[in-house]
Amino acid sequence: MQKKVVFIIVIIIILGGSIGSIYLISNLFNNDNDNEELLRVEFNMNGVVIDDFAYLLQDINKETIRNSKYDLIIIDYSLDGNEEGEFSNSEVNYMKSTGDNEKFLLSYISIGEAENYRFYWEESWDANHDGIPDPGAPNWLDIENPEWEGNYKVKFWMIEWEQIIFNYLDKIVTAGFDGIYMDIIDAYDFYQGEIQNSDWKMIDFVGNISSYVKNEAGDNFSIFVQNADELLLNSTYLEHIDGIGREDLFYFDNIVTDDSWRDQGIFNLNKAIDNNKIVLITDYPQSSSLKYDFYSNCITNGFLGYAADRELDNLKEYDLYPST
Ligand SMILES: [Ca+2]
Ligand SMILES: [Ca+2]
Repeated sequence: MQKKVVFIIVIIIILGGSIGSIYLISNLFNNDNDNEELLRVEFNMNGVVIDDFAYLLQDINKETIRNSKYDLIIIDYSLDGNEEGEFSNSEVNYMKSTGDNEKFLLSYISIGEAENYRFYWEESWDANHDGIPDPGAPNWLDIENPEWEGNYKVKFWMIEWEQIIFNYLDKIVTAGFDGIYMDIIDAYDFYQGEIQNSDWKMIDFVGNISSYVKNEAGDNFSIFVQNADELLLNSTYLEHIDGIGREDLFYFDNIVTDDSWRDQGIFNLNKAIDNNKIVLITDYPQSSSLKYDFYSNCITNGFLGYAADRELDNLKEYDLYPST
């Protein structure tokens, strides 16, 4: 009798085990994952529900942006990055569209580095292109970022740089963007040790930008920052922003980020969530199973995700989390 019971239990375990394995294997090897739609994460932006976003800095196609169903898209303020390519107010309104495809458009802006193709740049500042500012270059201009050609470190706390950024903001507001997405906030980290309170200098700078642009464009003009999410632990900083974008949280390209990296990021970003800020995650995984895992992780944590190509040169669409 006892033997029979044991035998039946063994059979159940074997059957159960193999059914589980078959299920697992089928999940590993078929890409039907892509067709399994995931739950949606929703944020409220100026009274509008947004549940998806995209990020695109190069090869911007106005028609594609217009036709896209993404609720929020981050783009450059200029077609080719320089002054000639600046989008006009009618072009921005065209891209924002109306009706079913109405969307928020945020303009990318680097506030922590100078880019040598922008409207404010003068060739004489580094005429010999050795990455070191030439005599006569402005005091705020620092050395070129060795990892990013054409991008120069700036003493971001200097009033002359702030004035350049204000001029830049004027252009973005005139064009009719709904907000800004500020990059290179982590410039404060570069100057730690060189100047005192570089974190507070960045927090004040973001605050000055926020006050300036909201005064000009209205309170609904949205202030987003990218990365440096450790600053979210500062309550003054939180007051200056409406949302944050974060890259490389769950995946660094195709590599799973380590637990401490993820946990710290999630902890910091939850400060934004707790204060009703919008959280946008951009990771760069390539395989469809990693993308599925990325979107699942974002949903579990209540963040909006977008799996992008590192070049940010096309508008991605995924069946597993379609733009709506
Ligand atoms: Ca030089
Ligand atoms: Ca949507």
